[in-house]
Amino acid sequence: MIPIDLRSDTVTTPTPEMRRAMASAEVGDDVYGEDPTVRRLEETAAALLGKEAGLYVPSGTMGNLVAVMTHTRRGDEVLLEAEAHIYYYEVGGMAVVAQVLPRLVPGRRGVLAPEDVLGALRPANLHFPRPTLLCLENTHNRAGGTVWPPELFEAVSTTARRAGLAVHLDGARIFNAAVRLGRPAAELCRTADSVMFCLSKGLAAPVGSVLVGPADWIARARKNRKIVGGGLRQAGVIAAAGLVALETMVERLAEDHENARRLALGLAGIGGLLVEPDKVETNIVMCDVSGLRVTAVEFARRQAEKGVLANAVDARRLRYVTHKDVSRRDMERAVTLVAETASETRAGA
Ligand code: TLP
Repeated sequence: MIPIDLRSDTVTTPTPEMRRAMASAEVGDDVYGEDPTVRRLEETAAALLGKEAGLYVPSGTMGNLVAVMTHTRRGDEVLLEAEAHIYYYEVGGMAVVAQVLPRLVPGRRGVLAPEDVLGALRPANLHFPRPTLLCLENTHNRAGGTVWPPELFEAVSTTARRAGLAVHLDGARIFNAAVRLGRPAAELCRTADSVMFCLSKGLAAPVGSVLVGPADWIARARKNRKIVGGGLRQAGVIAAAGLVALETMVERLAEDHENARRLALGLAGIGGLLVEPDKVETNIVMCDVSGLRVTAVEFARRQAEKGVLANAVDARRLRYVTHKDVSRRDMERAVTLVAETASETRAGA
């Protein structure tokens, strides 16, 4: 039986329309700026997010790293929400390559208030590193796909900018936020200086992310992309799928959100699991297994044997992510199989 793969929306495969576009893509050498498909993708992405220019990058990790490199100088301090993907999951690239110092600011479900930013900023002093950048994340991965209230995002980013910091948005799943709120993505990024978003998650393109921002800043980011080996050649072959993703895959994210809600409601009814369906805003469901006699890693292993794949995100929580390659029926089957796993791992079972 084919497993129900809820490890991530990164597991999505390209649509037939994407494969056709890839096969017939017009290409050129993108390092010379001569790939027309890449250029079209960069322009389309920038326009969608309300920024001047775009830069196609192979991954979200590279997009965020190039953004940090371009906004900072060695030794600068970068403020991040404490559970930020850039800090948690990007192998310390900001320290290894950009050589900046992360300063973590605890948020509430991934979201900060202006006072959190002001509280983390120290007056200029000989002893302190220079704070130059604030990184925010929308939707927030480790908080469970939470969406920033747009007014709060504006207030926090405006506060940071008034204090002289640039604001970078890790918008890997910004279109999930836009669809959830029913607002254009550009509106959610207005007060960010730069934004990275992924084509290869819920939008189902096989490869790629785009970094957008002011034209002169993107020109500098292009040099930094070259430093980290991200200067691609006939990349139009993959960028073509990214264009199809933007044209055809955004609105359907609502289905993923609906499936996540259904999954959460089903899981919430299983003894020993703690799931809060009211807190599921997009396509990520967090599930706490503290009520069972196994760790999250062990629970993940046992449910995988039954045919449901999900990742443990810490000792007691699993993350289930919905996407275009799982259906409403898969959600029902997943709930049944997770319930079986839970009944075998409850205290006394
Ligand atoms: N996230 C992946 C894993 O790295 C955890 C996932 O399965 O969710 N920003 C955010 C908010 C992300 O969730 C991710 C990927 C990235 C950046 C990095 O993107 P890639 O995987 O393209 O380097």
